Amino acid sequence: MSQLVFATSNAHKTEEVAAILGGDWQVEDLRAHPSVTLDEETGDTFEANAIIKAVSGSRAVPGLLVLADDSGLEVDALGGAPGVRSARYAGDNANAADNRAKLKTELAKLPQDGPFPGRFQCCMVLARDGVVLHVTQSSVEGRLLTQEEGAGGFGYDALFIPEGFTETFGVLPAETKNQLSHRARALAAMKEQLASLA
Ligand code: ITT
Repeated sequence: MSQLVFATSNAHKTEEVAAILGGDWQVEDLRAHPSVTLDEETGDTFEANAIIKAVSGSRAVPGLLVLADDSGLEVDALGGAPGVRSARYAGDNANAADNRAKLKTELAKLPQDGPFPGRFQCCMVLARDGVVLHVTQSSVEGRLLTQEEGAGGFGYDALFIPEGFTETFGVLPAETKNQLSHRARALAAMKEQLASLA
């Protein structure tokens, strides 16, 4: 099994990436590397922030392959918000429930009725020893509800219905999300590179 350090503190992301990659990879996130601190996400794009996490994370674990994921939700009627600020939409110390509440409040202020077109974006960066090896970005289009449906997934999942479906990521099985999500697609585009480095 090949070892991959996933430079994230979000255990939900780790669970998804481990399930998508399958048994060939041993995926360890920062829980297994508690001494690693990542540089602050000061970028204004998903790519810039994913590079910050991958480069700073890989410098801290010499010789190991490091993957980073920067992701978020874009709502067209909100001018692309929450975007790169998805994790901090309701404030710097906001949790996922706070961020969903803020999104529902902002959607309720809009003159038109929902559901509202939007997408999840994910940029993935692979690095080793502070050097970027590969960058991929992908998205999944969908619609945002103004009421939560389902308790599965994380973050904004209970408000997001992916294109081609009638239920949110909070209702759909994890297997379905992991076949078509922004994260699944960004990782699929990374698979050849990962295989060559395994
Ligand atoms: P790390 O930076 O440690 O990886 P994070 O959760 O802070 O963890 P981001 O900075 O990439 O990650 O912020 C992404 C936010 O976007 C995340 O907290 C969710 O609110 C949202 N998000 C991203 N992917 C999502 C998904 O698959 N389902 C629901 N919400 C998602």
